[in-house]
Amino acid sequence: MGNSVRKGKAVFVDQTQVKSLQLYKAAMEDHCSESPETTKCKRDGNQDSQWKNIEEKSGVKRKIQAYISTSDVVIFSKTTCDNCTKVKDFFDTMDLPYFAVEVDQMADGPKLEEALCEQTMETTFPCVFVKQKHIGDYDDIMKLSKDGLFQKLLETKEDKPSQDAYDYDLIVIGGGSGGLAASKEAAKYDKKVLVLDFVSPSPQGTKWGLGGTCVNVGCIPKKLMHQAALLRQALKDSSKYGWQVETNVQHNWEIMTDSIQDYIGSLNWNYRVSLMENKVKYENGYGEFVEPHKIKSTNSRGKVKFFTAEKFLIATGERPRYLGIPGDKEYCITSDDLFSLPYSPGKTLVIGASYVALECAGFLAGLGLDVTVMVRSILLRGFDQQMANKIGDYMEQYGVKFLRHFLPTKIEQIEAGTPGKLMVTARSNDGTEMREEYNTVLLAIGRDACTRKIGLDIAGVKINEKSGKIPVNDGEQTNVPYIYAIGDVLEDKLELTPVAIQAGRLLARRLYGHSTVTCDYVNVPTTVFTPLEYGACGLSEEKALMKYGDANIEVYHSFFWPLEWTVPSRDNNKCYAKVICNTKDNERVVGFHVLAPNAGEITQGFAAAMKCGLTKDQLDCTIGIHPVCAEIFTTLSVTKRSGGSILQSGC
Ligand code: FAD
Ligand code: NA7
Repeated sequence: MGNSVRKGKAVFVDQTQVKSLQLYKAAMEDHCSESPETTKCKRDGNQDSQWKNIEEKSGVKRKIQAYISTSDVVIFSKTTCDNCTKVKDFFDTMDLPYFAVEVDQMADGPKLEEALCEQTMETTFPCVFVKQKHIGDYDDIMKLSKDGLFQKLLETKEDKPSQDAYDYDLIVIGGGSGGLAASKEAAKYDKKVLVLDFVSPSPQGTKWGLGGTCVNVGCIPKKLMHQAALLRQALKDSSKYGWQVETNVQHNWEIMTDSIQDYIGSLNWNYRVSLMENKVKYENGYGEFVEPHKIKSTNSRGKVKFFTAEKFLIATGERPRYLGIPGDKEYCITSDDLFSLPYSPGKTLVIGASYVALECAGFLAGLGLDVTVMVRSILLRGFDQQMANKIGDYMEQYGVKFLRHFLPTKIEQIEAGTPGKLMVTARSNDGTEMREEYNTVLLAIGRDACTRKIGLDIAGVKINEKSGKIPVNDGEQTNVPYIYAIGDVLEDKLELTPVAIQAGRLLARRLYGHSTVTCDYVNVPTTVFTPLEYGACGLSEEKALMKYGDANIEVYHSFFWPLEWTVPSRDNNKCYAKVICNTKDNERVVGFHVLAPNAGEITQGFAAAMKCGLTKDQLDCTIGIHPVCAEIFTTLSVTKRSGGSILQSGC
């Protein structure tokens, strides 16, 4: 657990402290020729322990300094101390914002307490700082208040630099979907903006250019590979339409990846140009807080620069998670590596059942590869389970194998190569062990927020210690008022590119354009690009039932047969449409689900209708477009409750 912050207001670091810290660092740098954080210089054992002591003490002192410069009033407190509660109540009654650091809840609490005693020459708690000056404990605060001096203290002129003293108005850490959108929007208001973007190579050494996950290792290459797989199906269908295609058609993985990577390269370039055109400064460096308003940027050659800003935006996204079993980092790849893999992965095991796992498994199988998905529990946790299972059934029908209720325990290399051969050992829920050989193992078991190594503790930004995600208020503001966060790093928000972009743009408009519009995270449409695409908006059936109760939910549904599939005579009664309505609210549509070709194209329009409060009656009054898949939503008449037949025999 970290500090608990009740209310807060940003102030600035005591310049004398900064100076002494810089002098300390300079001395160390002279000694080691690199910065103390990165260098292992030669010292004897005795010097080593002294060094460790100095480093530890300096770290804790730096942390204290960071805390006391976070707000006008900072209270170092203990959750078990009565006077600490009383002093917080006092500030609450006075309606004065403060920053409370609960020392007994922190892992390094004892060290912090020791350093605090050294600094203040006091041993009692609470330990209150006002305007970065040590005031004392509860009795001292009460005395000041009684003498009428407390308010005066708060009103004293702050010894802080003017806004012009900062290098930038806004520093954005992370040049992905959200960060780029926010930075360009902020620059439109004549603000001085810096974007830092840096890609730490994957354990397999894969790196990429500016633009973040979506462009380089997410939405874009994934959809293009999905398209490559759909073309194989189109080739098969084409014979019934009269195309006489050679029967022995081959796919070339290298040509596909080269073409896709060339396109991505052009997007990377466009992003750089667009930053320049918008007068946003770009640094290809890894950003981390070293002081509350100061960032250190380190480039790939280890060159360090420092930048200060009035406000900060954290948009560092996520990276794939690893299993933590023998051989995973050495031999497995993730989606970070797959899209630029220079050779066909061959027989592939996909571990995980997230949308990333199923999409990758889907297109790899569509390209003709032997693919198995290892599933720990259910498919597509968080999505409508009826739809998830239909996706699984369809994939199985098209040759994807599913190993259910298995967990991998070990990955060994049998043979190096491109691809090589790997032996996977896994254990099922009932203890059965299996061993199987694959050419490639792709991990898709979730993603971790990039928040743990960017000095958020120094800036006082609170994260969810378990998930690493950043909690924010409705305005994407963290607990530190001048630091904001958007995109995949956010707690309890959807991890999608358009969400990050929308949140980033609206935030910049609120910060600099007098706007009050906040990002609406409700009814966000999404699509899973599995071989049979799945579009969804609003609630899953499970969530709707939980929220409104069975009696208040009516589910309308139907299978349908896309006209284009009738001639090749394939896959009847696989495409499926479902709307979930709240009968207590005029049969308002609270969930929209479709399994169909081009499901995303269908879902987008209905999502706009849902934003306008779409009801079942309005759907029924809408005239369909014939003959398209989406028209099914204008003719849904069978409810799940009725148990009526929904099978289709023709279009
Ligand atoms: P990102 O785009 O991840 O950008 C963060 C950037 O910050 C990265 O460039 C990172 O390297 C950089 N960075 C991290 N730490 C630092 C640091 N300390 N200093 C400097 N730079 C740093 N979404 C959709 O909407 N549709 C899809 O079809 C879709 N498909 C996906 C498929 C896959 C395989 C994956 C993995 C994701 C997919 N997503 C999709 C999700 C989408 O990519 C993300 O939601 C989106 O990219 C989030 O944007 P962001 O700005 O939060 O982070
Ligand atoms: P998710 O949605 O977090 O899913 C992770 C998947 O990986 C899920 O199927 C998990 O199974 C599985 N998993 C997790 N850990 C393991 C281990 N150790 N072994 C085997 N399988 C494992 O992943 P994404 O990052 O792709 O999706 C992020 C968001 O995108 C998500 O919130 C959605 O809203 C969309 P489980 O179901 O937990 O048994």
